[in-house]
Amino acid sequence: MPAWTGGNGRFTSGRDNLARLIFAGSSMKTVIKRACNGLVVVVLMLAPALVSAQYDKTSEGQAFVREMAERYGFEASRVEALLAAAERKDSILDSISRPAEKTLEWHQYRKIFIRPDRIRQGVEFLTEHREAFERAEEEYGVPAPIIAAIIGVETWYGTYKGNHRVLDALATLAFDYPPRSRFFRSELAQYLLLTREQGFDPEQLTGSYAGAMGYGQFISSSYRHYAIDFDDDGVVDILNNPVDAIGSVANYFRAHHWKQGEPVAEQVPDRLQEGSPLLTRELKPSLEVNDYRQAGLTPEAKVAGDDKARAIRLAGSDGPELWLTYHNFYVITRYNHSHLYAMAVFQLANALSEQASEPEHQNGMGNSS
Ligand SMILES: [Ca+2]
Repeated sequence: MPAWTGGNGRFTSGRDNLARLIFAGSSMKTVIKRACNGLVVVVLMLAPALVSAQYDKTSEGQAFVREMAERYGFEASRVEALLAAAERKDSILDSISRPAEKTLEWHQYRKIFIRPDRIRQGVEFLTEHREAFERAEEEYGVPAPIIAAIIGVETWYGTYKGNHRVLDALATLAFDYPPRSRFFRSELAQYLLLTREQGFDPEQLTGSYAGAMGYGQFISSSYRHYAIDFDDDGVVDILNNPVDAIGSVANYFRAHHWKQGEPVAEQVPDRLQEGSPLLTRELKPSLEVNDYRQAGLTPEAKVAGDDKARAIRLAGSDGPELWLTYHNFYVITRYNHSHLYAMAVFQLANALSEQASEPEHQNGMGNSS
């Protein structure tokens, strides 16, 4: 899903941020859909059969064909054939207009991701790909449990990578979803470039309803710019190759300035009034640790007084929880612009780290702090 506010300045557009938000919801949506499977089946049965959109015949489609030919040297007839093969999917338009994520409280959100089976399978994923995780930690400075938690939250360690044809998803959103058509036309172009570069069949790849692909759910532009060939077999494959996926998530975090060895977040006694100016609204921390110290919030993490920090209050199952979050927490939100998402990744990573250190996993992975 997305695109990302870029540490390197190449991906700072609002379009990208928007897309990231869209992507963010996809893994959760999968879970929710499974939870109410009966309902979904009914909805799908009522939906019309595949609609042949004939995007190649529309003026927007023709403009797209011209752009791909003139700007990127594609054969116009080839692009036309792809647009003709793209199917408009009402289920995609339906999904993108109902972002489930925004309506959940932390205690509801947490239950989806921090659960014994997801932790157990995460430890297995870490163990199975130990060499890749260790190499990723070493080369990119990103803790293995954080990488695994991202993949665990996004796709349950590659189990649910999305069943929509990427071509259908991007074409439907590019040509039949005006609010974000500009962004998705750009992603459709990136997708054609990506599949040409990697030698993939653009009619075959599958992903989320927003066109996010693989273990870590990268959209096409992010795939092209952040995904890497971590097993050195000549193909950058984050769809079916977990080693490439692990390296690519690590590379994404490094590009967004993950600071090795620095803390992510810690819970502190809640000493802030409702509406306190110390509860800042922006995802990016704008205050300093000293500001919070003066209000009686004392970090236990090793942080300097002038380190940036942001306090957030979450609705926990036992009432409000106050957390001090630091730079690396913000970096997690570059993957998905939601503090609930970042907290889920952080807590899942901690759980993976603890479980991996249990006696039966004596050679466990590093910790996530
Ligand atoms: Ca590879």
